[in-house]
Amino acid sequence: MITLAVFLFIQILYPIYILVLLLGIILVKISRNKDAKIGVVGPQKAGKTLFLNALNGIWGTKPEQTIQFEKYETIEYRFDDGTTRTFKNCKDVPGSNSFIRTTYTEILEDSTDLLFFFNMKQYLENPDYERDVNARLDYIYEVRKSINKDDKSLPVTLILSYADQVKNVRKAFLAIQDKLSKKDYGKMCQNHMYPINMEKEDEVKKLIEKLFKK
Ligand SMILES: Nc1nc2c(ncn2[C@@H]2O[C@H](COP(=O)(O)OP(=O)(O)OP(=O)(O)O)[C@@H](O)[C@H]2O)c(=O)[nH]1
Ligand SMILES: [Mg+2]
Repeated sequence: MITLAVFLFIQILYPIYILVLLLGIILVKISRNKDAKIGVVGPQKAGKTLFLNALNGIWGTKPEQTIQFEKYETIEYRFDDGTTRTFKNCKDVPGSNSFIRTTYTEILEDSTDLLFFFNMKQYLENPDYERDVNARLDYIYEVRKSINKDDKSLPVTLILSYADQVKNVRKAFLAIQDKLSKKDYGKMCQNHMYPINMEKEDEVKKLIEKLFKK
C-alpha cells in the first residue's frame, strides 16, 4: 500500500517537477536576453565616447569632445564569433562637471549597466582629479540609495583607462582598489574594475566581450 502511494506520488510529482524546472530555465534565458541599456559616465577624456563608438563598430577616428547628452537608440554589436547582442538607449554624457546633476539621475534610473570611466594615472597622481572622481562616485552612490537601487540591481563597473600610461598596471590597479575599498561608494564597484588602454581595439573588444557576452 505504502509502495503504491509512493509510486503514485512520484508519478504525479515528477512531471510537475520537470515542468517547473523547464519554466525556470526559460525564464532565466528570457531575462538574460534582455536588451542592455548602458549608461557611460565619468570625467572628461576618459574614453567614454571611444567605448560607445567601438560598440557601434566605429574605430580609428578620434572622437570630438562630447558637449551634450547623447542617446543611441539601438546598437547591434557583433562579437568575433558572429553572435550579436542588442543594446537599447545607451547614453553618453559629457565629462564636464555641469552635467553630473542634470544627467546622472536619469541615467541611473534608466540603465541596466553603468560604466564609469576614469584615467587611472591621473587618479593616482593628481589629487584634484582623484577628488573629482570620488565626488562623482559618491553622488552615484547617494542617488542609487535614494531611488532604492540596491548594489545588485545596478552594478557600477569601473573602467580604468590609460593603463598604457602607468608603469605597473597591476600595482596601480591594486592601489586604486585599496583607496576605494575604504569608501562606502567603493563597495558598489568592488570586483567590477577593469584597467584598459582604450586606444587599443583588441583590448576594447575583449572588454566588451567580458562585460556583455552571454
Ligand atoms: N593613451 C590613451 N588615450 C586615451 C585613453 N582613453 C582615452 N584616451 C584619449 O582621450 C581622447 C578622448 O577620448 P573620449 O572617448 O572622447 O573621451 P570622453 O570620456 O568621451 O571625453 P568627454 O567627451 O570630454 O567627456 C581619445 O581620443 C584618446 O586620445 C587610454 O586608455 N589611453
Ligand atoms: Mg565623450
